[in-house]
Amino acid sequence: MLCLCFWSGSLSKPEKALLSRQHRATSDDPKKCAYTFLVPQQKITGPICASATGPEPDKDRVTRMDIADVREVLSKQRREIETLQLVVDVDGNMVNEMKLLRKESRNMNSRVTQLYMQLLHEIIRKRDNSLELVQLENRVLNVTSEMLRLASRYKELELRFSALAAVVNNQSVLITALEEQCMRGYGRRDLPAVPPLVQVVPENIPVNNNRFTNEIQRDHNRAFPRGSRMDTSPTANPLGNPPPPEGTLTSDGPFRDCFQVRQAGHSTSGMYLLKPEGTDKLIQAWCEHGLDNGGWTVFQRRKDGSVNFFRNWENYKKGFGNIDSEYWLGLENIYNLAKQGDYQLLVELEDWMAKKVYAEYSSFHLEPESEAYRLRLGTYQGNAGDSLTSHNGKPFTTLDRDKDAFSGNCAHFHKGGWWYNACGQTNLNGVWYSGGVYRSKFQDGIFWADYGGGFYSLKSVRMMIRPID
Ligand SMILES: [Ca+2]
Repeated sequence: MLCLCFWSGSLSKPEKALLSRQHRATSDDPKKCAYTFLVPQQKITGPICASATGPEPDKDRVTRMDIADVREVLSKQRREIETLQLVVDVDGNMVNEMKLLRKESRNMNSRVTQLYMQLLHEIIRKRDNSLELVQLENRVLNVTSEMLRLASRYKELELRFSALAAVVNNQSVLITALEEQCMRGYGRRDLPAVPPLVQVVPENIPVNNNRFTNEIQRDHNRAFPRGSRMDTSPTANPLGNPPPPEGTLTSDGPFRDCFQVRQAGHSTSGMYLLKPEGTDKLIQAWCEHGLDNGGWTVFQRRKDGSVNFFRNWENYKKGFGNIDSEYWLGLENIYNLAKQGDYQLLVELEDWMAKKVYAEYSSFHLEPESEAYRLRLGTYQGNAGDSLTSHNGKPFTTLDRDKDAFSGNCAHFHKGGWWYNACGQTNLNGVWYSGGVYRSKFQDGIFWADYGGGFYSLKSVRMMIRPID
C-alpha cells in the first residue's frame, strides 16, 4: 500500500472540490493527512490515474493535463491577443502618422502651388522688365539716330546758308549794277551815282546763329547826330557808368604813347593819360598790353554798336565815344601820335564765331589836316587778307567833307568816315550790324572785304599803333 497525503492549503480550487468527500473523515486531526489514498500494490506499467470515485476512469472528467493545455492555449491566445493589440496599436500610430503626413502633404502642396505662382509672377515680371528695357533701348537708339539725322541736317543747312549768303552778296552787287543800267537806259544821268560794291566773296563766310537779324545800332541812320557831346573828345565815362574793372587811369604820366606806358612797367590794359610830343593837349586812350607784348595805343574800337560813327569832320578830327567801349581817338590825335616816330599799325578783327584775325602794316602815319589826314601805310602781313592797301595814300572823307575819288560822297553810302577811295575794300567806321551777314542797299556795315566780303559785318574791330621795334 502507498499512502499519499495532500495538504489542502497547497491545492487549487478544483482539486479541493475533488478531495472534499474524504475530507470529513479526517478533518479531526489537522496534523494527519487530509486525504488518504489506498493504492493496490501492483506493478506499475503506465501512467497513474487518480480517481476519487473508483478505479473506472470517467471520460468526461477534466484532467490536470487538460487544464494545463487549456492554460497554455489561453496564455498563447493571450500572447497572440497582446501581439495583435500591439499590431493594432502600431497600426493606429501608423494611421495617425499617415493622417499627419497627408495633412503635411496637403500643406506642402499648397505651399508648392503658392511658390509656383510666385515664380510665375516673377517670370512674368522679369519678362515685362526685359521688354521695357528693350523698348527703352530702342527709344535711345531712335533718339540717337534722330540726333545724328538732325546734326547732319544742320550741317547741310549751314552749307546751304553759306551758299545763300554768297548768293545774297552777289545778288546785291548785281542788283546795283542793274539799277545803274536802268538809270542809264532811262537817260536819267542827273541822278547821283552809286559806288561800286565790293565784289570779293570769300569761299567761307563765317556764320552765326543770329543771322539776318540786322539789329542796327541806335541813331545810326541820322546823318548828323545832335547833342552837346558831339564836339567833345572821347571820354572815359560819359554816361556816368562805373569805371571798367581793368581800365584804370593811373596817376602816372602823361606818356608820349602806350609803348612808353608799357616801358614804365604798366602791364594792365586800360585807360592811360597821353601827351604826344609837341602838343599841349592831354588825351585819354586805351593801352592794350595783353597782345603781342603790349604797348599798343588803340585809336579805334568797335564792339557793340553803342556809339554812332556816322559823324561830321569836326567829330572825326577831335574824336568821340567812350574809351572803355567804342571810340575814335580823333584824327588830330592820331596824327600827333604817329608823327613822333616810326609806327606800325595793327588791325584786329573778330567775327561772329569769336574768331580773331589780324592785318599788320609795317608802317603807319597820317598827313596833317591840310592834307585831309591822308593815310600812309607800309606793307601788309597777317591772316585777315589785305583790304586796306587800296586805301593807302587816300585822304579822309566825312559826309560834310568829300575828299574821295568817287563822283558822289562815299561817306553817304557807307555811313561813316574813312580814307575812302571810290569807295572801299573796308569800312571799319560803318554801321554795326548784329549777327554778321546783313541786308542793306549799300555796303554800310563794318566789313573787311578779304574777310567775309562786303555784306558781312564784323562783331568787333580794333585799330592800334606801336613804335616799330
Ligand atoms: Ca567824292
